[in-house]
Amino acid sequence: MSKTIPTKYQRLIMSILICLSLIVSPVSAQQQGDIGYEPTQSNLDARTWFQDAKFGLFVHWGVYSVLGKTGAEWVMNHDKMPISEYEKLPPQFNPVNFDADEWCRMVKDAGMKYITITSKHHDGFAMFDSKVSDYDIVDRTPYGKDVLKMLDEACQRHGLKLYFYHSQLDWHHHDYFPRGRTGQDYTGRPESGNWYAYLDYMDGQLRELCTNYNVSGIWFDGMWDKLDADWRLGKTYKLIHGVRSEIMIGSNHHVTPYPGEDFQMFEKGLPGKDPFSKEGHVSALPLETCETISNSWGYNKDDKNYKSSKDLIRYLVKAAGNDANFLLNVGPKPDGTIQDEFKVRLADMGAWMRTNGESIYNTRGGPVPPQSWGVTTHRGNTVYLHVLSENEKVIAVPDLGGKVLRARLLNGTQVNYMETKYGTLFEIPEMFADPNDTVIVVQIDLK
Ligand code: H79
Repeated sequence: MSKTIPTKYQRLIMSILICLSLIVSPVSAQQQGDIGYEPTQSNLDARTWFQDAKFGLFVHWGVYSVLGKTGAEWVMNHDKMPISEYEKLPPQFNPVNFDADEWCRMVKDAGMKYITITSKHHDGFAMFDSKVSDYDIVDRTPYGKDVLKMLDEACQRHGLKLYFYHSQLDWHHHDYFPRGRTGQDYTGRPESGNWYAYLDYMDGQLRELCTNYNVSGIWFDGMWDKLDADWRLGKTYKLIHGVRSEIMIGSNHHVTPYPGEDFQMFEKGLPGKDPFSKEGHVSALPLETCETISNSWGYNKDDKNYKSSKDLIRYLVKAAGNDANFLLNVGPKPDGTIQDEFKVRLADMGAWMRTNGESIYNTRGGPVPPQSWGVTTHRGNTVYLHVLSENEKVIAVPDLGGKVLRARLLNGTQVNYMETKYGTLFEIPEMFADPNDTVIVVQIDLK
């Protein structure tokens, strides 16, 4: 086949386009991710499923749970433990009471639809059977079993989706060099290393995770450790989407999503209101916010600072009103069980979701932006007003996008309303006010 030679005019246009892309691009080309990424239909369907699901369990589980102390999954960095010291933890990790089916039953009972679990945290220890390393649960612990595989199989049985949290930052691998903000000299690694060999290693583990498990997405974290490094994101993201295009990629780098990413997450805060990212970074991708029940992510036996069930329910509602999923974390104990304080709160949330879930699942945030009295969600011509401020007698709702046809509570009780030039006023039936969230269901005439 003969190649067509570009005309002088075409070459000029091409040069202008290249120059423009260099001016417009805020970061180096290497960092840009999968340039020209077009999600497939199955990827878009996976995003829709994700947005409809609304509620998931985050699990931070690793050999750090053996210590279960301040720092939790960060204990290695917190206590400045050399690798030689930290490597004494895996031989003590023996979660004989781990029951994947029990975890799944707890998750379903909480009204959650998916689990996101640590395949590797910053400590570099793989919680699955990796062939590109022996620093993993099968090779280094007396337990010797792949807990991710066991959980994957249970998720399949229970109709739950599984996502893996995978740390790009690694305090154990010698080729994670030059070092970033954390995991410095105390680890005892040589002051040399081959960065691209590390990325090959990471890609190797990601290929294992995507190929050997029914994984629905990869939740990256730790890129912030050296944000300006050449992470070869494009290559890594193509590798993942190349295994199965519907695998969703997200990265907790705290900056605007890069091409190739399929969802955006926020840590310990609603989208754009979290302590890490600057406002204005909220993208059009599906959103998720994650939060802990106590203070720490990984197991910390001294952390008794539990949020109440009510606070957690309200967080879920606010997330939905801000068009985001809620990923609520537990840090299991080293024996594989989950502490009662967490289980009680998950059960409470599940009970609330059984009567109020209609106003959360399969909805999107809005149409009214968050108000002083609460938030709104909607599905088709049904709008749910979530009244979060207590002792409210009447709320004023600005433009609902159409004439109000009917208003009721989820238990069927009629709600009185009046359309005024300031918006619609709704009267809260005092008798049925829910201190967690009083939900008013409004039918709108969208014509
Ligand atoms: O996995 C959980 C935590 O272990 C992890 N992300 C959640 C989901 C996490 N990593 N870091 N943090 C939580 C908070 C620590 C932030 C700091 Fe920094 C790292 C402070 C200084 C270095 C990142 C980079 C924030 C500011 C600069």
